[in-house]
Amino acid sequence: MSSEQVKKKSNSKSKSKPKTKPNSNSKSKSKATKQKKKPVAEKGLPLFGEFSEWFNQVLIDAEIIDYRYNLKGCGVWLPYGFKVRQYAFQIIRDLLDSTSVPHGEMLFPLLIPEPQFMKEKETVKGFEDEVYWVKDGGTKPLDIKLALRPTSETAMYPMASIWIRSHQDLPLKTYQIANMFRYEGKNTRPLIRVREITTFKEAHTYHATADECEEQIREAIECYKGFFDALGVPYLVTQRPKWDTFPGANYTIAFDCIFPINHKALQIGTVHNLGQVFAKTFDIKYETVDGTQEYVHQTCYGISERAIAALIASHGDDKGLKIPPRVAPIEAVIVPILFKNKEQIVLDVCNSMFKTLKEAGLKVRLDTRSISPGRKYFHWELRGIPLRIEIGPRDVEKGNICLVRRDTGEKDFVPQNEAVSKITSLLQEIQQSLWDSAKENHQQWILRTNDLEEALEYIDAGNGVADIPFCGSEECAAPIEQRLENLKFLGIPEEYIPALNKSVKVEKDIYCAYCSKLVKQYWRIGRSY
Ligand code: P5A
Repeated sequence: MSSEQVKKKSNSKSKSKPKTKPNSNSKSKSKATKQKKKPVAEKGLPLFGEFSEWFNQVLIDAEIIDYRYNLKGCGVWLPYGFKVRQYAFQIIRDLLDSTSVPHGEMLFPLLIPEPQFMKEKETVKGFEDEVYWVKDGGTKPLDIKLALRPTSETAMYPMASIWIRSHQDLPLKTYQIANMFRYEGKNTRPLIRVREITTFKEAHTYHATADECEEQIREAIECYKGFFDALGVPYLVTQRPKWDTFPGANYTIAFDCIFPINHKALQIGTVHNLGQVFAKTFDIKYETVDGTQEYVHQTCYGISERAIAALIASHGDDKGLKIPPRVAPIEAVIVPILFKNKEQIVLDVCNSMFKTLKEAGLKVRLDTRSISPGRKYFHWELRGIPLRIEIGPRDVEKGNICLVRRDTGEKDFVPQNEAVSKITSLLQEIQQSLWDSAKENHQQWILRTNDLEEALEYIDAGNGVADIPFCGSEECAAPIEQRLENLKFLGIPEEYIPALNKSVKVEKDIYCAYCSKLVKQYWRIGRSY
């Protein structure tokens, strides 16, 4: 793997070291005094408008992930980022565990023997440039090469053919959350395009009939909608063109989000109808009620840490992250405002407030570090903690606390004995308002037009994605995709997807933007990552 060793230690803007340490000591106090006017977070972070730089830097500064590991496409989850990841992926766990027939969580081996991997020809073709191979065991060459899984169909399906015997074993719904390896050729980017995908949630389901398989596609789409809704990440659902379908699948439905500022699309999840292709390759059969043998019908669907990239991008600003309360490692941070001779009375109230909120089940933190309150504000704002609770001597006298929202900056003074109910409802409000404002933005980044040139200008200016009338042929798509760098046919928007609609929407009097044939649908195009 020597070719992947990165020569430069840091990624583009990340020359600076993480500047904030979890446990600052008195040394940082003297620094704090010096830097009072220009706190670290404000000074170090590029403006949100410089989106790529902002994104790369905020990951390090807010202690999400550190990509200065000495291997391209690999990074280190830091404790704060790890928690966000944990809360986020618990949501998908809960959703999959609670479907009417629950999905069972499993964990498969990372290594796949070559003959097993090579069995499914489409998968081989689709992934041949991306597979890492293990060729030696210690000092001896292995008899059989081993693939590091780029996805687990070929690891899982031989086992499914052992487990599934009769119609009573169906449907079988499984998933795992594990790391995958893809030797990505294109530019790698933190969280967005990595070579070790650390958090790949892949679900695999097995059904008796094609209809049940279609039903499963709809269930999977609902699960993913629930997941992205909870993260406050707006999305577009499209059926990918034939030429961009997952290797071996009948069709692929994808979730994309549009990033702010550059308005590029990022694929944040996919749902595939695999039909019986893999069942035939791996001999996954069941005995029907009538005693005949039939191949199963299959689906699979996946998401990854790209969901965290989308979460970060959907809610950032010049100060840093805005983490929705549901996935925030800390929902509210208490900052004591200390004045000489009044320290203890303030700290007593802070401690008892901390205890009350914790006992009420809130994710709360009391910041008693000996640095200025201003530095603490910047520290927690950068990390996107939804609520700050300020308590000073005057608040203690009045029996109040001061609540400051990260999303709007609004301040509110609340009686101490109403803290739990007020904070609980404010957190719900913040969750909703982050979602609403992200969605409102997102909707403004889609243009529908019958004029190809207008669509291309819109996309080229970085305004968003565009829907154009289109015939669906690859011959017409190819020359359009060449008109702009990274331009891609995302596919057919949700309202036209047969699998998702009882009656599919049909447009009248529109003509393919390339060949002028009469067509029934708009297709979505846009620049993508
Ligand atoms: C579905 C699960 C699959 O691999 N097999 C099992 C199917 N589909 S996929 O579209 O190829 O990948 C699923 C999602 O994973 C994310 N993803 C990545 N994230 C970060 N870095 C990568 N290199 C990477 N490759 C894929 C995408 O969100 C994709 O939709």
